[in-house]
Amino acid sequence: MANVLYDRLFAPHLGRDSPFLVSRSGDIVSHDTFLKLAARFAHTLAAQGVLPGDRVAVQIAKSAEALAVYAACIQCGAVFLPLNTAYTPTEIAYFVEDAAPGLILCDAGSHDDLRPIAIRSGAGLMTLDADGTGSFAKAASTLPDRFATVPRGSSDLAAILYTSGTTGRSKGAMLSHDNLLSNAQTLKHLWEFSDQDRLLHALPIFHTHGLFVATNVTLIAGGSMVFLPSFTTDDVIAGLALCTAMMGVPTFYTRLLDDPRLDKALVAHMRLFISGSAPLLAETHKAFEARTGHRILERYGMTETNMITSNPLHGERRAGTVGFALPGVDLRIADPESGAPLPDGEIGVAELKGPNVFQGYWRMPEKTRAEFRDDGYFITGDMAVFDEAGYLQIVGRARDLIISGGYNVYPREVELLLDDQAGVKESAIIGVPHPDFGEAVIGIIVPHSEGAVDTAAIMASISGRIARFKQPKQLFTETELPRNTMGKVQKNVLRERYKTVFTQPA
Ligand code: MLC
Ligand code: AMP
Repeated sequence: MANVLYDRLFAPHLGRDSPFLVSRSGDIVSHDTFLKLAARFAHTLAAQGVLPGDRVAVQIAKSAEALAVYAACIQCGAVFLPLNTAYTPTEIAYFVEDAAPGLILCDAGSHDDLRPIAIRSGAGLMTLDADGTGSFAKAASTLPDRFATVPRGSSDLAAILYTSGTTGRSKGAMLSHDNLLSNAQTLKHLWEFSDQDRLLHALPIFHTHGLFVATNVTLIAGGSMVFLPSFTTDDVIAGLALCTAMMGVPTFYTRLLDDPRLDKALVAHMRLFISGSAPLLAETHKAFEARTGHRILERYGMTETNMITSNPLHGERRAGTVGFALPGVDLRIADPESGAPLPDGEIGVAELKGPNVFQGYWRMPEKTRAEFRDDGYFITGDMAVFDEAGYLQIVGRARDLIISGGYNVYPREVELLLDDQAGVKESAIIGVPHPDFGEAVIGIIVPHSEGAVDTAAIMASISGRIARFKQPKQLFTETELPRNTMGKVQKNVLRERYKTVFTQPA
């Protein structure tokens, strides 16, 4: 049996001296060098006792080496489990307990914090730093650069990506070899990626966007990437000169538009700009076209499904829409309660079937069942409508989700923490418009008695518990929360009340 993903994404590039990763300073890692590194890492994983199907949890800075760990996991049949570098040890403890990985890889700086977590779960713990050093790299350095690829079938797991849950508990979305391969193949064809393409990669590699959409599409096309450690406007402006395409969250585009160096001449040679992970405002789409002559191609996806829809490469890219269902994806708009399909033009929840739809949530069969209809459609939780030309518009979310700069925040997780703080009777977390992050998190606190809460102390107290991007950018106090007749907090009322906190001119 073959290894479905390795054979199509990686193996064709063995022996190719062509550039794969280009660093900020111009260093080049060829396809072959990358695959040799990955093979040494695969030997290291096997030497650590990682067996096919075992999870490898990875919380390390973005680097060529970090990406090679992904390739190594696929080659040795392990399940790659990347974790946001912003997560605190308290958050990591949950993922490790839930996923029971055989090995955890972390930066040297977090080794001591993660040690007790690894010991408790019986996982190995090794380090791999952004500069390519660490105990994992050291162990790999003497091992062979060829590895006998472990066979894996279409439905075997390639990765688990955690996505926040409505109850505050994250769920591990299980993605199979074919989930990832089918989506990469579809996107390569649709967006016409080739070995002539060089992608500007400034996204993190622990989420679907940077890991699967960007990296897998580049790999399957045999192209290369300018691989930046993170987004900075200076690096991206410098990197654009070397690239043919860019993928980013809307914040990338608004930050570029804020810089006068973005003009037609800078991007005249570019083939394609793609946006996703959060709504791209129609005004950003239009401003980008006016400034550069390029119409951004917006697409829509989810951790559980990879990409679902895309605007066309050829033909009209409609601002404020996410385009059409990808080939092979069966997309419908349904009544959120009953699941009955709705006629075009009516708003409902987007539901889909297709080879891209995940295998379920790790060890959560009930939660998995709850997200699927009886006829097999996955319920995205996004409210959407087809416009008169068949383009999908995302109009809202059935789920109580905030998307800040492309990162998801579930209010419940933050509210539970706030409610535990001294003097807090109850709290509400909402997302409000933000010029940089699209939406930003704020908290409204009801104290037990008037003036009895110290918001600075509360912020300090939660700061070590949850990742920075989930923490409220501001806390407000109210004597009570608005509720409907059923007693449910009316977040829409709060969102209206606080909607200009970040957008009001000073
Ligand atoms: C950083 N901060 C954020 C934040 N990112 N706060 C809210 N939301 C975010 N997204 C915090 C920092 O910790 C810092 O806090 C302060 O905000 C300012 O930081 P910054 O330096 O300006 O931010 P930066 O490091 O530049 O990061 C912004 C960003 C980054 C937009 C470049 O968040 C990013 O790369 N986002 C992409 C996320 C992504 O890849 N999503 C894809 C999910 S996959 P302080 O106060 O400590 O200074 C998916 C499926 C699909 O959704 O369809 O693709
Ligand atoms: P995640 O759980 O991180 O995979 O986030 C997926 C969610 O991001 C989707 O359910 C949507 O709500 C949102 N999303 C992704 N792409 C877009 C887009 N182009 N426009 C609007 N929302 C998007």
